[in-house]
Amino acid sequence: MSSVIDWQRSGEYSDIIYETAEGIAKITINRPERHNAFRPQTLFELERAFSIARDDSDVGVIILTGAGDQAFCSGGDQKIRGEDGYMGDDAVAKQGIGRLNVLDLQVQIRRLPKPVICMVAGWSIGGGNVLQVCCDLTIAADNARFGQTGPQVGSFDGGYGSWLLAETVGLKKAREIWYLCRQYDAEEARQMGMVNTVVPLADLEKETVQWAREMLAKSPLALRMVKGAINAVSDGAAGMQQFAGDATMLYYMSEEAQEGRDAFKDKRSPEFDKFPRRP
Ligand code: S0N
Repeated sequence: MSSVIDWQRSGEYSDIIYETAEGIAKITINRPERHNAFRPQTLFELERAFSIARDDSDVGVIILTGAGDQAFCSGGDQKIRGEDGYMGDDAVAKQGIGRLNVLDLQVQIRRLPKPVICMVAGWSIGGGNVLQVCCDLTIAADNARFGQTGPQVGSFDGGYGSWLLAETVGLKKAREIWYLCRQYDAEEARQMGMVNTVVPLADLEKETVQWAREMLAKSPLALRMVKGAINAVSDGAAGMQQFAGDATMLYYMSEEAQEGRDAFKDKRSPEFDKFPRRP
């Protein structure tokens, strides 16, 4: 894959790479020797990188991908899976307590008010495929392969991995994916609605950057509200809480809301009657 954009790397990470260019942040899971399986450290770093990208007002679109062309991500690192979760190197692990911290990352991707594109070359498997499903859009190379392995390796994701997948591909197909643990090629994934488009591997980054550029030319607030609205339907009260918070943010930006603030600061009655009671 040739680079089509002048990525600038920043931050100190062991398991990921964080790069930005032209309003796009690219976050790469960098454990190719394990098909980019994640361990607790990977997830801590991903959470940090997504948080930086969220707070960076120069960034409008985020790309999540994996290092190399063999895998986007193969899910939780089964080689460090302990009795009750994944074992890190930190104080929690030293007490013999495992983690399931990919769930926090899934929520973070859903809640982040900027579009997240998953760029998939090679394997998108297990918890890696759940991350792919959580992203707003997915661009796949023609060598991509998708699937869930949970019932084969003794795990399952009953959260977004099940019902968001079902919302994406339909109930019957989601059951097939989980019950049979088959693998699907990129074109099959596109036909079932799990992938937006499939391109030759050599064009993967070029195509993904093109999609990002098209979104960067759109209204950031409109994109934020559309993402929030789409996710609110499946995230229930938590989704509505975020959407309502966005409505409050927009209200704060109005003269009407600012009149209330100013009146309080000026120790006078607010003059709300100058604002229309909209039909
Ligand atoms: C992807 C597969 C099919 C590729 O097969 P291929 O091409 O034959 O390559 P391999 O030789 O198998 O792999 C190359 C090297 O990479 C290592 N490796 C691959 N995947 C993993 C992995 N997930 N963990 C650790 N190592 C991995 C291989 O071992 C090999 O290295 P060497 O030669 O040195 O051994 C094939 O690799 C495959 O099937 N991989 C496993 C896929 C899998 O089962 N993933 C885990 C599924 N479960 C989860 O992801 C957990 C879900 C989860 O995270 C979660 C869900 C809900 C709530 C909480 C959680 C949570 O756990 O946090």
